[in-house]
Amino acid sequence: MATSVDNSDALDVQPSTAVDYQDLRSLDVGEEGAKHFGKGTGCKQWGFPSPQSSWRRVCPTNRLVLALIAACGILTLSVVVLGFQGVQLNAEKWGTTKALNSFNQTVWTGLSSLQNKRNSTGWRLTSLGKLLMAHSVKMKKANDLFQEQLENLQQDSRSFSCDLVEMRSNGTKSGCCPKDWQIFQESCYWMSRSTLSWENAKSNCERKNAHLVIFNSPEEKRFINQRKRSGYTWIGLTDVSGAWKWVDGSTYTFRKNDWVENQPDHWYGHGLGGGEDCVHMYSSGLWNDNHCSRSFYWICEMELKF
Ligand code: MBG
Ligand code: CA
Repeated sequence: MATSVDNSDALDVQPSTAVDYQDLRSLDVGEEGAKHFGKGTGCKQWGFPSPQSSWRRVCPTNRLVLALIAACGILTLSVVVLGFQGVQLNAEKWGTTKALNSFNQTVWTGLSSLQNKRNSTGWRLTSLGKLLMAHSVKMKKANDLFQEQLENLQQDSRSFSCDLVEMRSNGTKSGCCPKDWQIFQESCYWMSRSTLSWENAKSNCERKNAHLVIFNSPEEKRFINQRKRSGYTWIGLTDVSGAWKWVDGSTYTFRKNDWVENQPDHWYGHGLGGGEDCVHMYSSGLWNDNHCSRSFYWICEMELKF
């Protein structure tokens, strides 16, 4: 075959190279080898090691140096790689920090905006609450006034109808108050224009088939307070027996709100003898105990007859 190559021909072409190779192989063993490759501890001579065992033939000290050089190389390479990675990481860290800062800023702005909105909403709610409260107070006042005027109208209407009956029949109709008496619910009231002691006022009412006024409800108190004269006015309450009682013998349940501050005090400082056992109203409608001999206005009450 034209493609086959004869080895002997090849050796023939380069005889000197083959001889050299043989010579080098013969140097592998024996004293000659030691001469070339530094066998023993000297290790000063350098030769040309065979390709197969060159590393083994390098003297250990040199091997150590080579290993150290290689290690240094690897270390340097590692340092370079790690440095490069460090730079990359730093860049990433810087980017992340920047992103985080930006995110923080966004969150902070959002929170501030929310806080502002909350404050503003809270403020508006408070204002609305105040407005609502003011309106509700106004509504309540208007309602009270309306109720009061309605009651007045009802009383006036009843009085008018009673007056009409009295004029026509010349007598008192059942369910009507006598002339000059004011009607409220189931009672008639008469207000004095002069003043008397508590005992004399009591007797005056009894002579009219009535009694000093007794309060049974807040509505009744309100009605009387709106119509009574200004000035001290006796009512039908006394503790002359030792306990607070109405003139019809019923017990008065103490309510601090009925009284002027620090009253009743059974004051003895007046020098009239004894303390204070009879109750009168101030112009405000609040009560005080006073010496029964004092001369005040009074109010009689009579239950309606049907
Ligand atoms: C008076 C009362 C009297 C007595 C006195 C005591 C200023 O009011 O009318 O009853 O309580 O105070 O200081
Ligand atoms: Ca008093």
